[in-house]
Amino acid sequence: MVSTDQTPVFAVVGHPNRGKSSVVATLSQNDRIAIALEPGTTRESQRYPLQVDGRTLYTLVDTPGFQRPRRVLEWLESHSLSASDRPDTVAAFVHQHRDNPRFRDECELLAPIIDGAGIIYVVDGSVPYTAEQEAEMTILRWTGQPSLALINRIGSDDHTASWQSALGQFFQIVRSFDAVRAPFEQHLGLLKAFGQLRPDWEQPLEAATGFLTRQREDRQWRSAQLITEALIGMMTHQESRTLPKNLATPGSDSREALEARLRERWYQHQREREEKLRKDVEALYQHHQIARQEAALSWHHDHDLFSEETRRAWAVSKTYLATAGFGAGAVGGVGIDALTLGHSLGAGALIGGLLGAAGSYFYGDRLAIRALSLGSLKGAGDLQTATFGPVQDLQFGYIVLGRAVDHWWHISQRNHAGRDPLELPPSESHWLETLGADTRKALQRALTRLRKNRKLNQGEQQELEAAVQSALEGYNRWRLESTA
Ligand SMILES: Nc1nc2c(ncn2[C@@H]2O[C@H](COP(=O)(O)OP(=O)(O)OP(=O)(O)O)[C@@H](O)[C@H]2O)c(=O)[nH]1
Ligand SMILES: [Mg+2]
Repeated sequence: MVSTDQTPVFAVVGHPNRGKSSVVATLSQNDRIAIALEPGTTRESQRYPLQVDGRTLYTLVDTPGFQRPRRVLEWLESHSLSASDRPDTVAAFVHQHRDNPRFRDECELLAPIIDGAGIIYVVDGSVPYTAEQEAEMTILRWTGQPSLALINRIGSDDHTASWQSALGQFFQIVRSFDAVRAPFEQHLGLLKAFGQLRPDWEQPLEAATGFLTRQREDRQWRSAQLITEALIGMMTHQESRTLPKNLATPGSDSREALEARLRERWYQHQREREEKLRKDVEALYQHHQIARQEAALSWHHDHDLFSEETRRAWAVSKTYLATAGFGAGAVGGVGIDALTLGHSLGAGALIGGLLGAAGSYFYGDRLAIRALSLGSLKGAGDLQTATFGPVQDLQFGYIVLGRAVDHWWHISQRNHAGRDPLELPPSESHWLETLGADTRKALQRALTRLRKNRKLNQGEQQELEAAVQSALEGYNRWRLESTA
């Protein structure tokens, strides 16, 4: 029997290849669970607890699909005397057939339910309902456990309506739930629905939704901190080397070679630092297996900052760059508000026109990085230091920020059943201008300080973190509005 202090356990069951493991992966936030096109991917029942701060909120059990439900039902019917002994009859079936390879999958999937797990029955709503599945639904009903059916659409056809009425006769609650795309709020909705089915689970599942909501807020806040740290590190990064004084004398070939080498290392560092940020954010959201397709921050130093090629390579839009270039500050008295709110002139044309000017006039057409400088090393007369960097362009910071925010959003929205590569293509619209003036000013202030190679004090760093956090929220809002 199940004691009341146990955390809720759900067995996710159904026909082979209907998305059971996908539902388990999403609800247990575990992207390491095997999901595949071939039926029979899951062969054994496996428990996946969802833990927050070391505390298990609930456990999902992934199970193999039904193989011989009609045979099992025949056995049950011939061994049951009345409705009151049905749960015991199912238990007796599992007990007697445990070592019978013919019923291996049925025993695997029924065992956790007999041990007290609630039932989550998964069907594919993109194929029409057939009576074929009635045997397995009947078996599940015989267990007497609380049950919920999920209509998970794997393909694009929609046969939800026919499923709905059939499932309604076997299961207490029927919901549509796309394991790959269901937003977070729907995950919580499912947990709450289950709380209605079993009184002693109501409180733990209520608590679980509270923990998950807080975890989500914490993750967003922590992401803002991670992005801030990376931004500071990348904006202020310098490559330095100590070398003998007789090398790299000004004007010599070796000086150029040294600069080229340090420049290459500088870029390499930036790529690695950005990759570390990506991994850190993914780990924060428990995504460990993502195949990410993002252009590396690998521009050539003579790339035009505003060329189509660079824009593609960096996966940022033209307008984003234009806005970034002007930030919240004024350029010759023309602030971004004037740019975007100037409706008498088409804002797009204005931005487009100023873009070229900004590229060549205000910033030069290259990413400016402080050139090689040589300095003597104190107390070591025959040694000198060579320093390359930091970056001089503010856009660099906005590009790092824009890419990071875009990546964060995709990760924060991604369900753990997702197996498609994460593609981060350039988005044509931009969101920077939707941020409040305070946030834009705070970003601009911090990036300007960093460009001047000033270390941020604690208060300034916190201000930047708060601005990045607002940027995450602004981006999220912008996404929601542009898909609505
Ligand atoms: N588009 C889409 N595909 C899904 C969804 N759920 C599952 N799939 C796909 O359907 C296939 C089967 O998914 P699984 O989760 O492995 O199914 P299963 O029921 O665990 O399969 P077995 O373990 O073999 O019984 C995989 O290719 C999934 O990517 C969904 O919600 N949307
Ligand atoms: Mg499976």
